[in-house]
Amino acid sequence: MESRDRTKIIRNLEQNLNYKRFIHTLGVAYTATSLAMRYGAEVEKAEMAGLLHDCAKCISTDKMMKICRNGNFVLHETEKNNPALLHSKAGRILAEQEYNVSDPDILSAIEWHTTGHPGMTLLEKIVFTADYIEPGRSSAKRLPQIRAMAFQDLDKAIEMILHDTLEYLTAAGTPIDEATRDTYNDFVRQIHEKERSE
Ligand code: DGI
Ligand code: FE
Ligand code: FE
Repeated sequence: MESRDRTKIIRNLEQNLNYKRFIHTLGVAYTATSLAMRYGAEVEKAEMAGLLHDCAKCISTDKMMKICRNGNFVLHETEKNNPALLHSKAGRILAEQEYNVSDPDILSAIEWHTTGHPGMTLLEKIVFTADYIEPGRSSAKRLPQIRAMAFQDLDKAIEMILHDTLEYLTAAGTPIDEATRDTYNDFVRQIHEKERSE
């Protein structure tokens, strides 16, 4: 990625997002670079995935559905008409088609940043976590503990995030994507296996 591409991407994001979302985006980008430094991931990729993760957040649900259909995403029932779940899928397509990103690691980190999936890559984990802990976030419970954990044990931090997200969605009566539950179970299993082998 040349520096002029980076500048152009940031300028486009500023135009396509509301101000609050743009500031959040910058927060996720630099938090993702910090985590990349801590865990030995590629810093430039982490920054780019952080910058673009919510690139589709400020468009209408109808348009998100269209983008997903045109991008050959088969939407399941929970995803349909649910902007919280559609924006990450639509974001992947926009990143590819409008922001000219071809790197599969960056694209999958955008695609999976809301629900996660079993067997996440390091870059996916970093963007997922940065989204939750960036400095502009304030409302989530256990945020100080999760922020500290993110730099000690990334998998444990993600297990905490998914646990609290599932609890929050259940209390609110919001339909839960299978991927969120499957991801949570995957991290719980991995953490148990690691603890047993220690
Ligand atoms: O886009 P952001 O607000 O920065 O963050 P995000 O992409 O993680 O989206 C957060 C929202 O997505 C939050 O309100 C919780 C919701 N979410 C996460 N997992 C699920 C979900 N919503 C539904 N319906 N089902 C899920 O499994
Ligand atoms: Fe998002
Ligand atoms: Fe976000």
